[in-house]
Amino acid sequence: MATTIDPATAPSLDLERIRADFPILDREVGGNPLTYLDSAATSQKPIQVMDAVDRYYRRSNANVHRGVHQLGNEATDRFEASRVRVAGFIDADPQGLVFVRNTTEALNLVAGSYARELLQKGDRIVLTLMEHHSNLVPWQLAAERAGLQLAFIGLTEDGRLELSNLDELLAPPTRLLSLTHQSNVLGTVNDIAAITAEAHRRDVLVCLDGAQSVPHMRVSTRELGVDFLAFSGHKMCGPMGSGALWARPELLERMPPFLGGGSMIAKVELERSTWNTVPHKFEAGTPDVASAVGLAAACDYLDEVGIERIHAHEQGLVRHMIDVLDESGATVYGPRDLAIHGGAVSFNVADVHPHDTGTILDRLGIAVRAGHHCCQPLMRELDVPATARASVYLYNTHEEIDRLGEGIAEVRRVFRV
Ligand code: 7TS
Repeated sequence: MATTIDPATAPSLDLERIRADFPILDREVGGNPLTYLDSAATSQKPIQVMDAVDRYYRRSNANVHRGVHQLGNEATDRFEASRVRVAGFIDADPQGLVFVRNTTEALNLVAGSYARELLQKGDRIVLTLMEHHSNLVPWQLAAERAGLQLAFIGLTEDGRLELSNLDELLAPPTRLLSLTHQSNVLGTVNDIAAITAEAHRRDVLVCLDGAQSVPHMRVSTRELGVDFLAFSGHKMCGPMGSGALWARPELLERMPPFLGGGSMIAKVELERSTWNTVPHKFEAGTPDVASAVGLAAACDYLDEVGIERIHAHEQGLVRHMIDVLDESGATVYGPRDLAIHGGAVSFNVADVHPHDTGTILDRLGIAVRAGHHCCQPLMRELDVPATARASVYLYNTHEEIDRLGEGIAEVRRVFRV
């Protein structure tokens, strides 16, 4: 479950110190202090991460896995040490950790290699109605190419997964379940350990979209028992273009390559080739070494602050945010139970279009996201065209949530609602 620490009793974060690590938070927007409430889209970056990337380029930059020279060896060591560090962050075997650009690429890898190539015509993949497009479209593509079926777990009124028919959905011919750990729209945190246990009882593999969970709570592949875990480094204080897929190494062994080219091969002949060992079989071409190094530095940073304390801090912020939104008369979507609520909250202000809400808030320096959040099927399920969404991270304060409340009052004034 999501909650391990009660926010009321958890040691609080030293926000002044944390905020000093994020230079961008000193910015003004339109003459107002920046209130950044869009970390679910991407997080801001601390100097520790920027310094790690900078140091890599200043001191150790060279191509990896091919040099005989000192810099090539240093870069390779840094890259491979980053793999071990990032795998440690999710309590996983580093041999299963493939560096990719983001969650989207990770999920495309699983869909394009595992589902498209190893599943049989007529097999079924189960998804849910709260998935981001990046956990829908790759499976649609694989299903079309390989003749697979898709089925969907529905939602309850309060934005949780409707699991009453899970057993039926996991029955043959289902082979794989891919779902999000935390909804980027509703904030719902799904009980992955329990769902995975059910799936495995049926010999169904589980692919977890950890884009919104790995940055915010302790995620252990061993405790959750999942078979694949996709996540984005850029949402967890890491560089843009950093991310990873973790898969059980024995699955990576069985999966055919996703991209072909340099580094992923053992022996190349004119007509055929053999593959490198895993995970290298899935890292074709020159990798983004600096981003991997930066992502490892982000893991160090988050562990130093303490991911459990970050989670508790966010829960305090979300509790306050829901109170503020309720008081402002906004419609709040998603569960009310904080134990299953992560740091993203979607809302609408009367019938004001969320883009207008976002624009007024932006004038006050408040950055929220407005739109369908890459979840068009979920918007249809909620029967809204779009929502506004505020999302928090370790650097946000209760005062910023108060500012959001004042911003919504301004939206009401402007639109007379
Ligand atoms: N899965 C979830 C649950 C997400 O929230 C996102 C990005 C992705 C996958 C894709 O991540 P990417 O790094 O590959 O882009 N979500 C959002 C969002 O909510 N606003 O901007 C991006």
